[in-house]
Amino acid sequence: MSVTSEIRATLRDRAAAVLRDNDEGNWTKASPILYPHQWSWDSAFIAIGWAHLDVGRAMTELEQLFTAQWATGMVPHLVFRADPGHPYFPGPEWWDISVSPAAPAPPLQTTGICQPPVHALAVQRIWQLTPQARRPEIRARIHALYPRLVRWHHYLATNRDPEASGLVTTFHPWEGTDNSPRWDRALERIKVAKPGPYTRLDSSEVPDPSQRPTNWDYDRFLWLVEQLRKYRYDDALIYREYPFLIKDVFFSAIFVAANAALLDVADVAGASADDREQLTRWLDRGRAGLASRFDAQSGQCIDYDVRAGEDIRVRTFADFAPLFARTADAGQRAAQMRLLDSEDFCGHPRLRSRLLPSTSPAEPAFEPQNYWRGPVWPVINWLLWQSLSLLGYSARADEIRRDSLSQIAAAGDLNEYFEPFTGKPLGSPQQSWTAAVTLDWAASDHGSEAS
Ligand code: 9WN
Repeated sequence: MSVTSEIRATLRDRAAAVLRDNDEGNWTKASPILYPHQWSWDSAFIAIGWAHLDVGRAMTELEQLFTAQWATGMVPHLVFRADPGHPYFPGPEWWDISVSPAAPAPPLQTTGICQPPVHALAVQRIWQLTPQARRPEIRARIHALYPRLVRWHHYLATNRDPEASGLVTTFHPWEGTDNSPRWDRALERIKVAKPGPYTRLDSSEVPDPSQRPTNWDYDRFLWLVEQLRKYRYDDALIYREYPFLIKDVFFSAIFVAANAALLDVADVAGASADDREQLTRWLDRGRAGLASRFDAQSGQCIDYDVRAGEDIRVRTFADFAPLFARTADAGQRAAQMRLLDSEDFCGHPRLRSRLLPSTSPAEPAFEPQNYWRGPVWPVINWLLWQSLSLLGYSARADEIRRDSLSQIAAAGDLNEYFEPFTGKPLGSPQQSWTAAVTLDWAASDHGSEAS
């Protein structure tokens, strides 16, 4: 399907309207009803979207998020904002971060876990989009935020990687891709999984609850939060006692790209030699960590369940961690590109277009409508598009951009995710991060109008 300049202009207007409607002044709701607070990696994507409308507003989004940074350096996965207009569950009572001395002081309320560190990519993109006249202001703001970004990365490189393996350990499915089949075995191993009584709100807020995680998932998600709270969100204690620890190759890949991005803006930020040296160390270590999880035969990069001591072999978008990390290894790149367009992924004959589905249609756990178990997520395809562009696969990258824009244009409502065979829009409409990547794609025309 072609994406004419007219369609692009309409999409730009619609996407800008979504960000403006979800704007709360200095932070942006992830979506108007289902997610009425400030989410961490959503905010980073959202900042990229804002950068196309107002680079100052883009910086404000990140600055606000970082006011909720924990003393450990962790940037929490969700900042509860006052009076969001809609209830959200689980709210601050369930998390009760007051048990941790590292949590921010009230009235700030957050969760006690984190999400992939897309923030540095946002800063890099904001700077690229900053017009000459605003450079002094934005430079000063990047300069002020930079030490917080380095502390956030320091947290991931230490508390979340005590083995110094170059791989980040995630503590909860909500640290990115909630009901991905990547977590199924680890969740199945959890025997005592009845949390305290609760009422879900999310399943009544999407038109079809089968697009959301099941109650079985929610029991385990909530029970795990109870355990984290019991350990007072103390990372060392969690590492010793807690049942869900995963070396997550996708999260780790974003961390690699984010370290490279911080180095890229180091001069703008006036980074110290120490910071540059640390960032380079984390970057190299992350690349080596991912290489150690790469299976040359299948072309996949493989998560590792620390508690069970086993590989997680499920075909999902996370297999492409080396691409997301923009690997410099030509052999890995070639194997990944073959896998990407094989029948297991984008070459599957039933797919509507060659966009990356969250789970391979050839995987037994695949469900085309269910959240991270099959649907196409625009933000994941944006990350892939960026990587492929930077790695020089510009024709393939451009195809992802065009197909994503036409899918979003056909559906009309800037949805959270899409059915991979039909392109049917799913999940929450007016999703801010979908609007944000739409703005970025619509502005990134490499001269190819259509095809
Ligand atoms: C729980 C906000 C968030 C995204 C996550 C996505 C989803 C929340 C939920 O929505 O998770 O954090 O309630 O399902 O999985 O990646 O940040 O858009």
